[in-house]
Amino acid sequence: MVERTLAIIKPDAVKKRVIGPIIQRVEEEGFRILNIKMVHLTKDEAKGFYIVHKDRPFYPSLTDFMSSGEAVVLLLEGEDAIARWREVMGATDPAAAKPGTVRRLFGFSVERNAVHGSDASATADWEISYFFKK
Ligand code: DAT
Ligand code: MG
Repeated sequence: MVERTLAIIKPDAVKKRVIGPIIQRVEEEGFRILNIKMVHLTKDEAKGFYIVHKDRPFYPSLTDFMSSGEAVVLLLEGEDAIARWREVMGATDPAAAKPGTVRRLFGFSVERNAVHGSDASATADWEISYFFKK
């Protein structure tokens, strides 16, 4: 099924100057980029985006990190885009991610893991509307 998903190139990857290789990978993997923008989230915007994790111990640190610099937000479309982008990203912890995945290549730690991807159809719709108004 053709789906849409939200990807984010996180502030660690932007600081490392790997926006280019990550976007190249997105295109090589066959995703269409329907929309793209650079953002610098406020702390409140980062908290809103990660509201599902509000009771987790890493929430304060995660939202500090996500609001620490520029990020690039992408609206992707493709066949099974949600699961496929998560496969290309790799596991949350870059050290545990498969060789060749974006997180393994460019992630630094479980928190600073280079990229985001929606995890299900309903969350994809919600996350897309968080950044891209119709
Ligand atoms: P994912 O980004 O793979 O969907 P998630 O939804 O469980 O992972 O968590 C969202 C983000 O929160 C994740 O990309 C990085 C951070 N995070 C998750 N688990 C963490 C942990 N144990 N320590 C620090 N940060 C964590
Ligand atoms: Mg998640």
